[in-house]
Amino acid sequence: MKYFEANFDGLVGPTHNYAGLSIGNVASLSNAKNSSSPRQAAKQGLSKMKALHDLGLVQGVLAPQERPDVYTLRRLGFTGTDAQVIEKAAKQAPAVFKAVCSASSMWTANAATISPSADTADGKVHFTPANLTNKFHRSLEPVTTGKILQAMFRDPQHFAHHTHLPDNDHFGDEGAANHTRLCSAYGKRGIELFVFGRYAFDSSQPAPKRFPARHTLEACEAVARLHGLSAEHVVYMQQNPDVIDQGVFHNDVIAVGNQNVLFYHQQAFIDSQQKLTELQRKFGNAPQLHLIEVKDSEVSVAEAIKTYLFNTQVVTLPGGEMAIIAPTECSESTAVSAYLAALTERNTPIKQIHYYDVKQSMRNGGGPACLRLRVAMSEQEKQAVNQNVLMNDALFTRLNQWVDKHYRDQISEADLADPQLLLESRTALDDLTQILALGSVYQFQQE
Ligand code: SUG
Repeated sequence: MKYFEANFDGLVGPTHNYAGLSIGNVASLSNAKNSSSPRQAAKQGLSKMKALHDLGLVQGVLAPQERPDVYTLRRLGFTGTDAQVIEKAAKQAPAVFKAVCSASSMWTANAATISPSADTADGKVHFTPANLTNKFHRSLEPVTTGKILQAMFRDPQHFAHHTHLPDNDHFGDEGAANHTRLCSAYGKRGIELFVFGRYAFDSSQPAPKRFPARHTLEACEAVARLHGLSAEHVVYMQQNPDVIDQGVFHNDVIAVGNQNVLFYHQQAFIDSQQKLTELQRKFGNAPQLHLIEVKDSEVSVAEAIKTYLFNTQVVTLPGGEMAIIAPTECSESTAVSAYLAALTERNTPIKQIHYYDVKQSMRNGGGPACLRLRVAMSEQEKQAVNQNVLMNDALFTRLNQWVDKHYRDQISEADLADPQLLLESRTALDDLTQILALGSVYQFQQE
């Protein structure tokens, strides 16, 4: 049977803006208050999706969420019509209001953790939405994420959906951004590598001092249990707290894997040697596991954060070669572009580098890998996916037209309080649920 790894990219929502909401994420803070272009952001994302589709990969679309989130504002005590709720919140609690306007669901690497059927006890593909407890604006995502994932992966014969973990920092879960699956082939049982930032119940263990560690070991263990993974096929690694303190807020800012390749920075993990030995032992030797470690002397942690060298996608092309999908920021750095060019000449499966412009997302700390959620599937499982969410030429054209029709070209902080923006977003999302045949996944559609 044929197996694929599909990428489901987040479609950027109509309120995409720069609000400086993510302490520990350098780009988010440095671009705070700049004006944004939702239309350009959505189109950059769509172009990357189409490019991957054109490379012969299976590419899907994950719908954005409804923002501003007036339901949360009501829970927080703002009353009246939707327009009044928005007006009061923007005036009385501007920081809260900015948070409920974020289009952060676009970074679907944080939407959920997925285990393919080859790894799970019951032979189904398992999904657990991430609770994203560490940032208020992101903690608003998991319920709707779960509904959208269920509308895309409906068939209970193939797909198992779990509720997100308890909403508390002890179980802080940032989803697939901290999860990598290594395997000899997509259809073979893999090793699931869970990366965490701290221990929730043991404060004597190392932890960052300056910036938060968003994801706990206990959350990783819970997801592995829910998904029915066997201990012999799981490895837990702790992020180096020093790199979190330098701005590596998710592991996918400093490491990325695909099949038999793990590409990571020298400083990424604690106890690297011991943990990588465990990984190597569990993975075995057929085929060879390529551990590609980038040294400080080749690319510094600061340069990796600036260019998002590791927030690249490593994909296997239909011919078997691997390609790195990198942001244009990597091509603009002498050190990083030279490193990548030399990498394709080495004895590893990575033979091609493709650069794409996702600058609108990058300015909030979201590179190519943040924008995608990977789901490894068999042909049969792929047939069971809602086919309307899979990218093709017609969907690409349709979604570009949809963006042109509904999205603003520019948004500044003041525009977020325009009640018209909520109406525009709802009209757009209503239209989108028809295009993607999702049914009524949004709260406003239930009223
Ligand atoms: O959670 N930025 C996101 C970026 C997420 C990147 N995802 C991965 N690394 N997988 C975050 O920090 C910024 C929003 C703002 O400031 O307006 C934001 O939420």
